Amino acid sequence: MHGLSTIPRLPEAAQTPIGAEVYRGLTARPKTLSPWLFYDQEGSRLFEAITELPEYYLTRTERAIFAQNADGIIAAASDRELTVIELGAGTATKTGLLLEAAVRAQQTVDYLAIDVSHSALAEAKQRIETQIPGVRVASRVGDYTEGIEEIHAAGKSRLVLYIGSSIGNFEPSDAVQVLREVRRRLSPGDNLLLGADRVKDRDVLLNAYDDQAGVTAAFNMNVLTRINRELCANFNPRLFRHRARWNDDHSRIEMHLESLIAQHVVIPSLELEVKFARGETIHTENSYKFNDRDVAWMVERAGFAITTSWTDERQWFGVHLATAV
Ligand code: AVJ
Repeated sequence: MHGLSTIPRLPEAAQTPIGAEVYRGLTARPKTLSPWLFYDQEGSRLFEAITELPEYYLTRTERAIFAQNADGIIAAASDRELTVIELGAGTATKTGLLLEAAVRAQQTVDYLAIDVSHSALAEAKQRIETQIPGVRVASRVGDYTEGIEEIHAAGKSRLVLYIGSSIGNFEPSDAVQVLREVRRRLSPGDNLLLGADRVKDRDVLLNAYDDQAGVTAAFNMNVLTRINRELCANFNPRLFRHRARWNDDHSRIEMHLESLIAQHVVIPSLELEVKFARGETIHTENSYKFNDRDVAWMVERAGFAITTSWTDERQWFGVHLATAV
């Protein structure tokens, strides 16, 4: 007779979303962590600070495109009444320009904001409701897949906003998959507004992800602090450094956390010990940069056709309206 049979099972923490992701990513070769882990309360605050950095041109450039073209974008999106749904809304600071244009066109507009960050959504709802009368704001906490489910109930002619180059976090095949999920919830004639950062000078790109003030470094490092707090790990952030790299083959900026020494990190709640060689990295983010051709390929494979694209004078950022076919 054997003793009591032991049913092998993962520790409880490994069954939470963060536990599962950290377990997967830190046992993978090479080590990776998904960028959604950035966005705890501190990470969301740091991201907001990034959007105001001189080097981080993305947010202000996309905002300038909206400021110049909001009425045109809304007019192109539908001749019927619009419901606006935003994926990865964050604090939705740029969205206001589009919502104001929608209110000019149709007096009132329903706006559904979806994001993983509860605190960011609360701020968005509060600000938009007080600053733009005529907008009825609903919000949902969820990741992209969960969020997309909500589109079903949203009604009328739908305009899905997926702006800020959030799509750039996905590998191209996953990006197509995400857009297909969106498309599946839409009817022909509904629209997608996609913001996608464009390929440009390498140093401009690198500086945007490795700023002088070190805010992006703090944003990247915050993942370790979050894992320490939520999974009782013992990462020493001083023993890692932020790295940004341009990967020309894949047309993407990569962010990594590089171990400065050979070391072990213990994550008791996952019953995991993670070994790092000196110079080994955790790959924490991809930020793809697109040519118009790449964008067209991506949206077409997902069942959309681009109807209009807008850019800035330097052609640094692209805003694309795509109709569900
Ligand atoms: C929010 C995914 C668009 O890739 O530029 C900013 C996140 N990472 N600085 C980006 C980010 C480092 C950002 N996105």
